[in-house]
Amino acid sequence: MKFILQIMSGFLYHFLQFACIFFVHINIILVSSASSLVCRIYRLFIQQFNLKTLIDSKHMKFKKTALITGITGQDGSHLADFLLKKNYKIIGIKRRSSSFNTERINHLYKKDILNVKYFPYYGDLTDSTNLVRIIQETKPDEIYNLGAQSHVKTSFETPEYTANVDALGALRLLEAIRLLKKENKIKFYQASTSEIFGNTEIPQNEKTKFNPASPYAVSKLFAYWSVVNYRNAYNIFAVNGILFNHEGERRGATFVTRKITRAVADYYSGNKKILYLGNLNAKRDWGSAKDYIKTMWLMLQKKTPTDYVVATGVSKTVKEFAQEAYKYIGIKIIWSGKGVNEVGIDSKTKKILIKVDQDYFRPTEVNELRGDSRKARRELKWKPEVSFKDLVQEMVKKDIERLY
Ligand code: NAP
Ligand code: G4F
Repeated sequence: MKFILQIMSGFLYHFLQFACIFFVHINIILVSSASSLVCRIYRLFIQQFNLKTLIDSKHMKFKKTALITGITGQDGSHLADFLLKKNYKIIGIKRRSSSFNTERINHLYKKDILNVKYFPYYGDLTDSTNLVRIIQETKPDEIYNLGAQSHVKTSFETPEYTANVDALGALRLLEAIRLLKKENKIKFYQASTSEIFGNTEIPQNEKTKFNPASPYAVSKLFAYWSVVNYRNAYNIFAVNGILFNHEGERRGATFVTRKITRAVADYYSGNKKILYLGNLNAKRDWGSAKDYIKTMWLMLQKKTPTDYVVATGVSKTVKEFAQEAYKYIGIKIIWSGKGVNEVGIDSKTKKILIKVDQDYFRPTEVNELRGDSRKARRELKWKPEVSFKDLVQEMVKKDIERLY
């Protein structure tokens, strides 16, 4: 009897153990399949209704939505920072690239910003289907078209591509607004440029005759007239910001200002190479990118759309820029020779620091750009805050800091 009882209790013990394990497993399976089902429904819901945007918008109470093309560039990155401070939701169009092109906006790829306030989309100004889809999906209040092949010298090597992006890109966006019947809903900013003036009277304002002198300038002039035409023909709130050269620590390294400030920083850190430049006598009206960004937004806040020149009103030569930059590291540059044989010399050591390389000359050059921005100062209540000297010094300082 005792033996039978022992067998039965042993059996009962193993049965209960097995039952426990069985029920625990069943529970795990049930719980995990239920939660995976919930996840799947949630994901489907998000995909179906673009819920990511809806949820965030609902919680965030944005003032407006801005779509920025060229967000990875100098101006796009500053504009995104500026508009985020104004509580905008930012939609940024960035190109697919085999290497990182988000260096200037890395700070937007953070937990509380990415897909909360800043929403990146892959896109290209040469692809109208993708532009239409992004606008349709994101419903922007304002579009800032800053994307461009923006290098004047390069535009002589890639004229067709430059026209495709800089001229037709703007047209594609304007047509997208029309196609989606958003003429009364979306305000459009076009990044126009002082390059459209070319060699003409000085200073240049909104009434100055255009005389573009590069494929870049010709393309930007097409975009300029497209904006004017769509404004008149379809009543779209579209404006051209005719901005003169503006620079800063985020300026592309192949534009002359940043090329100089990087070379000066290199020299200071011990890498004592000669700096090769092109036309030393070209004059530009250099302002600060951070200063100029504000005007883009201000233009879109006006009651009626109109075009504005944005400039400091002071022009300096490439030589003067270089002199000011070397001055920051205690070097006084003196110039000697003429034309392609002109050199910049350290007045103390008599060493040559700057030489001319004809490779940097352009087939057609714009000799002087100097803007008359009285209209912007009057109507936008704007004025430049950063002087030429402070701009150059700030750029050299930042480039030196980057090396240490
Ligand atoms: P930038 O630094 O050269 O930036 C250009 C931006 O456009 C980059 O984000 C670039 O993307 C993007 N881009 C180039 N090709 C594109 C394409 N096919 N599709 C979509 N995006 C494309 O220029 P920026 O100095 O910021 O200037 C901004 C705008 O103002 C430009 O339109 C420029 O022409 C105009 N502008 C500039 C100045 C100035 O002094 N800075 C003065 C007057 C007008 P990646 O990063 O992938 O290259
Ligand atoms: O710095 P840059 O290449 O700027 P550029 O051609 O004035 O164009 C910039 O400003 C325009 C606004 O006016 C924008 F629309 C455009 O997108 C871009 O941002 O050249 C400035 C001047 C030119 O006269 C050039 O010939 O500097 C002269 N330069 C002399 N040596 C040089 C160099 N330019 C470059 N890039 N590199 C040189 O070594």
